[in-house]
Amino acid sequence: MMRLFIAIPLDGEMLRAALSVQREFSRRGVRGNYTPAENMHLTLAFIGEYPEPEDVLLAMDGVPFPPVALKLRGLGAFGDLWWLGLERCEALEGYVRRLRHALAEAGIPFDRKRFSPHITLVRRAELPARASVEIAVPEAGMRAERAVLMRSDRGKAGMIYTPIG
Ligand code: 2AM
Repeated sequence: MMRLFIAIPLDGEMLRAALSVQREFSRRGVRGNYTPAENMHLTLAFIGEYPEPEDVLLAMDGVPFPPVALKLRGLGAFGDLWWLGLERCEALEGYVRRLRHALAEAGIPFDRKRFSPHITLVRRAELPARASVEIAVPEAGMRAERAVLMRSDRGKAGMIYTPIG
């Protein structure tokens, strides 16, 4: 079994912007599990434990990726997990819909929660008393050319994400 998900890895200006927002969290004394630079990504579909990555690659091959322009927009939290949001992008939403449809057709299980594009910056964040996380999100974007199947393994010092295919 492998733990799998499909994502867009962050790079360039967008990655630098995400790291700079993390530094602002850190400067405010926020402790937690910060996403390392090499793990920064936007999840499109979370598959979880599945034995056949080749099946997933095949399903992905059937769905052309429309190059998309991503732009950061806003900062938010799901409980103690803090994330950066993205500007709405219909081309990306359409791709995610077709991708998930292809996974379903192929009998590949995935998390069916509504697609809510976000980049996780820090998990299990502990804010010091009176800390303010009113942090300005830099204007930053990136052009994404492809989605990548990733496997996720628990390493000694955190999660290790490895692209497949
Ligand atoms: P998160 O960033 O909001 O935690 C690898 O685990 C990636 O898949 C993470 O980006 C994680 O989202 C995302 N993901 C989506 N649904 C998930 C789920 N049900 N369980 C674990 N990770 C999930």
